[in-house]
Amino acid sequence: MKLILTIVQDADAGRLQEALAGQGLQSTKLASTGGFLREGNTTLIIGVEEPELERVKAIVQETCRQRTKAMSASSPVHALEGVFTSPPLAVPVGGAILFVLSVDEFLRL
Ligand code: 2BA
Repeated sequence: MKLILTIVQDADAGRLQEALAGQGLQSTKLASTGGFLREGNTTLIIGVEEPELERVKAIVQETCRQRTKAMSASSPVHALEGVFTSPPLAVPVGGAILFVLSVDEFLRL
């Protein structure tokens, strides 16, 4: 069995979970926060048998899009004439980050 930790944007999470459920694949949704942008994102935990792995990857690829987020480059700079701010940086985010782990044991007790 494989455990897929999938980090996606909040905007894609609902569609992804629906698409997985539509194919009989179970998932658990966790609220998470990215360390770089410090913005909310969603982590889905998906446990599947190994032959299903490629199907999950394909569903993630179909449902999660790359977007560009604006990030302020630095704190405002105070100068004699006023306050200057750097233009925001455009940061590409997603489609999705996947970690695929091997599961030693899966129990439902
Ligand atoms: P964040 O850490 O908020 O990162 C958002 C996006 O910022 C990243 O998108 C990447 O394009 C950019 N970025 C991150 N660190 C950067 C850096 N040091 N310099 C320049 N740009 C940087 P994604 O790569 O699509 O990642 C989306 C989210 O997935 C991340 O949100 C983070 O929550 C998670 N993630 C990505 N790689 C990870 C890793 N190796 N371990 C754990 N979580 C990861």
